[in-house]
Amino acid sequence: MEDIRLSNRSVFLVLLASILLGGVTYIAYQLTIRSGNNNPVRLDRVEVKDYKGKKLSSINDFVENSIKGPQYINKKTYELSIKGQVAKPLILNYQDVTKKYRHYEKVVRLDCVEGWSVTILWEGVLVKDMLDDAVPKKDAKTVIFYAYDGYSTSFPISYFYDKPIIMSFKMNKVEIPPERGWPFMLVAEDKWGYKWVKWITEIELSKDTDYEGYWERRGYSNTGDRNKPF
Ligand SMILES: Nc1nc2c(c(=O)[nH]1)N[C@H]1C(S)=C(S)[C@@H](COP(=O)(O)O)O[C@H]1N2
Ligand SMILES: [Mo]
Repeated sequence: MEDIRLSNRSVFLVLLASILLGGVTYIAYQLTIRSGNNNPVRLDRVEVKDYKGKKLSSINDFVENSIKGPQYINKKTYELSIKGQVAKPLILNYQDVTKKYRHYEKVVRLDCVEGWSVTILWEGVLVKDMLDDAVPKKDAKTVIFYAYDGYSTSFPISYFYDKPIIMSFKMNKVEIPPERGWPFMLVAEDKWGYKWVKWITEIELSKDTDYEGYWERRGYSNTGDRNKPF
């Protein structure tokens, strides 16, 4: 009898010790994730830090200076429309875009005109593959991207057929967080940062070769080539 009572007590003690240890671990964990900078995007525990020997920047290294701040799009109702000078206008949801087209990965550097840069491993789909699906008409000359915050920017259609330009949904293997452009950010290789439109909601094919986006209307170069002044 005496033996059984003793072992009951040890079971109780072990349980109590586990609960205390769990509690202490939880508090320590909370303190760890709350320390550090005030950037709301803290994904350093999951994003990859280098790729094929190249050191990558972190998602936290972007300088947030969007025209209206971060945008939080409803993931359930989000739709991307491809419209304008196309034979087959398309409306795609997040899964349509990410499941339907082949995925491509590449490391590309974004340079903002303000003087900072980030090198990120991007994953996305070719813009060309989506445009092909919508069947551009002969007089489609310009591709205009519109975003949830009212931002826009544009490119000659040839940009997407001359180079494998992707629209990304992952940065450093992590789904793009709302603060960085969920669902999609254009990886506008060789163009200044203001051409890398985030929170994309519409892609319009247009006849208008003089279209100017948000920063372009405010005096920035329309080609936005990184090897030229902005
Ligand atoms: N929709 C949208 N996309 C945008 C912008 C913006 O204000 N709105 N800013 C652009 C600029 S100027 C840069 S440098 C890049 C990266 O900006 P971020 O660091 O603020 O994310 O996003 C570009 N895409
Ligand atoms: Mo920028």
